[in-house]
Amino acid sequence: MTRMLVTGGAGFIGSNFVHHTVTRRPEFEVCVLDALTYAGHRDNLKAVAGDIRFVEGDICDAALVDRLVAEADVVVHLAAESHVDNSLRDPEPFVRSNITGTYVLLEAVRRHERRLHHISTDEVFGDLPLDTDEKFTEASPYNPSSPYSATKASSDLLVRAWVRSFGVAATLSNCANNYGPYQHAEKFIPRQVTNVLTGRPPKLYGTGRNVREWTHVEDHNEAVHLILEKGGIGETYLIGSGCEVSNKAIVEMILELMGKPVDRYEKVLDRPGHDLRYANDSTKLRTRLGWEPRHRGFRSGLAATIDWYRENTWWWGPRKDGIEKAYDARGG
Ligand code: NAD
Ligand code: TDX
Repeated sequence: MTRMLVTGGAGFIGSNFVHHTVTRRPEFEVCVLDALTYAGHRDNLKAVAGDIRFVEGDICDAALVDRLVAEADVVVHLAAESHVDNSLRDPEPFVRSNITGTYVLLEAVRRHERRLHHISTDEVFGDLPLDTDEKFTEASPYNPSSPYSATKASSDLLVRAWVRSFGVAATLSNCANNYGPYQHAEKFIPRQVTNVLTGRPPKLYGTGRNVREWTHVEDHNEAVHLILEKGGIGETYLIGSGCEVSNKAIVEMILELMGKPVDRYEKVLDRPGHDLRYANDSTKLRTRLGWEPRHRGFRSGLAATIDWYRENTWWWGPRKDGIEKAYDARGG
């Protein structure tokens, strides 16, 4: 058995990663370390609770992290503050968890000579112009726009430096926007779906022309396992499905799939510094490691995600009003 420590395993991608690992990769014995911030929930791991060890704790707690890293063979690092809008309201927890937390983890990984995979985002590269074919590559310069992406960029640079200066055995991946079950209702797709389900209009920032590349969370997690298995130490891999869609088109698709008129949405205040477009060139991951996204049809993946939120109101319902109150304070 390979002992795997998963930080942030009670969040959206982390809990899907743990489900994936427990059901499809029985060679791993999983321990989750998660602080259970507003974004992490024990409920997310209910179905696999008997198959994993769960430790509630902070990645900035050096003594705890040292002990858990010592007990693991491999560490998959997802714990982070993850929402751009929150980072615009209060950057402090982002600096703490994303930068200091990654530093604490790196030092433990260095001391105990463990393998690390660091999960990051394409937002570290800034944005791309609309209406072009340009894509980010592993060689793109770092140019983050928001406090969130600046702290993720910092964490990537720390990992790269620990690889080069201290010989830490780490890999990195930068994925595009994820969607799927257990995504917090503060994020774009779940917010709009749960708005419709609670009789609210979807809320589009600015013109809605901004484009994101949407990758199903299962495809992201499969890529992470491939990198753990076959990735080159010190290497970075970009992950992206190739499926680029504008925010306006997504809102219209959600309304249509949910049987509502496609113009029944509201335009609200734009996000300051709003990145225009993200798109990843994932040729390296595809050609060297053989990754291919399995969820190719965005429309069918979106329809399945809508069904998940419709069937799991117990999961998001109790938090919905609070989320919308916070959005009202920012202007929608
Ligand atoms: P999330 O907010 O849903 O989950 C984050 C988890 O980390 C939560 O369970 C939270 O409790 C935990 N956490 C936060 N601070 C912590 C701390 N100090 N100590 C321990 N646990 C802590 O986020 P997500 O969307 O699942 O993102 C996971 C990772 O993937 C992040 O590193 C994010 O930057 C990256 N990422 C996300 C996306 C996306 O589209 N969601 C895309 C690319 C990369
Ligand atoms: O209500 C909304 N209306 C709206 O138009 C919300 C919440 C968002 N948006 C827009 C902003 C973005 O252009 O939708 C797009 C997606 O927004 P988010 O879900 O906040 O995602 P984004 O800012 O693109 O960042 C996401 O992808 C990269 C994740 O939250 C990050 O953790 C990840 O690193």
